[in-house]
Amino acid sequence: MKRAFSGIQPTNILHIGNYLGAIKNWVELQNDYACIFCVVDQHALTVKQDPKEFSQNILNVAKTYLAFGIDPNRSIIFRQSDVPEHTELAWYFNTITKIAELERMTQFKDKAVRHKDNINLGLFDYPVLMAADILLYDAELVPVGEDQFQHVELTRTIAERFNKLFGKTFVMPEPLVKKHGARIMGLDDPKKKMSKSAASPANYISLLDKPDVATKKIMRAVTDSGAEIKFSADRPAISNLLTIYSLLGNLEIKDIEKQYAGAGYAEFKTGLAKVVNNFLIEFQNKFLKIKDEEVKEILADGAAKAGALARKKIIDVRKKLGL
Ligand code: ATP
Ligand code: LTN
Repeated sequence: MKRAFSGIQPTNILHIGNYLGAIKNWVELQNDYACIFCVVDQHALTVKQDPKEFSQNILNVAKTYLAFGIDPNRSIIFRQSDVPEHTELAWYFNTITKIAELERMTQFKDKAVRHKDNINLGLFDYPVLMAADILLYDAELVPVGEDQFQHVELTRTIAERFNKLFGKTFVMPEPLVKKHGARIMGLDDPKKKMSKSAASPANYISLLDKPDVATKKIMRAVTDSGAEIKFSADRPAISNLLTIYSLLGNLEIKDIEKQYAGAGYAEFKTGLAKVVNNFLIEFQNKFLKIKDEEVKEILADGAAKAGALARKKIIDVRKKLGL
């Protein structure tokens, strides 16, 4: 079976963008791929974390995977810091990655602006560690949101370069970025992507938002000029809300447009809030039932399985390098 790999940073509680851009697709992939899903805690350290909250966020990301239907009997779920081969491989890749290549990464440029007081080396080197995550497991498919496309491209560059320099070692991974949902925009600013670490919680709908909180955020979401409920490239706000409605409600956009023909934003947003809240309630019921101890066991089991694969690969890499 071909392998797929993906990961999410435990920087906060996840939001509906993380679900629609990533996890939703992972659940389906489990039928056709041997999947590995990682909680990339070492990546998250590139921005400041409160150690106590961080430990809980790590468990919460794993719980989120489970609540959405990632099945630990079919897929490996583990924590990046439990498998030290990731950082070892990242170091080897550091020696063949060019500074100019990292300087082009838009995520680095964005985060450097947002975290002006903490532009650390880890933030700059972040894509190299991500390349190590993927290549360590010979993953052929990397299901991610659109913002990660550039990082997967760099991963391919690194794989190709290593193979050329030291002989065929790594499999060439392909990104899987879906046409719909790969870039959910912020509710307070539809020109920027929804982000866990946005300055204001009005930007995102957290998966743990209570229904009344989610409703408020939707009713206050920015809208475009013109009152029509119609998807169009020059109307990013309503198009974003329609995308969310369609994906969470399992409806075609054109059917939603028909349903709200002649209606105003308030009526549309009330309908959207209903769909979002049904989704949140179903998720939260499952999430809250999962105990910390249960997740810890699943992560330990996942670390053993991922670790065995990683150790085998790193032995080959060291040999190729002459170490
Ligand atoms: P942060 O704000 O801490 O950087 P984030 O919200 O961007 O976090 P990540 O952990 O970087 O989330 O991303 C996890 C996965 O979710 C990735 O596959 C990413 O592409 C996807 N993703 C993140 N934001 C969105 C979004 N707004 N729309 C669709 N997919 C997204
Ligand atoms: N950079 C990704 C998280 C990530 C990842 C990975 C995704 C780290 N390692 C490997 C896919 C494969 C992000 O979402 N910010």
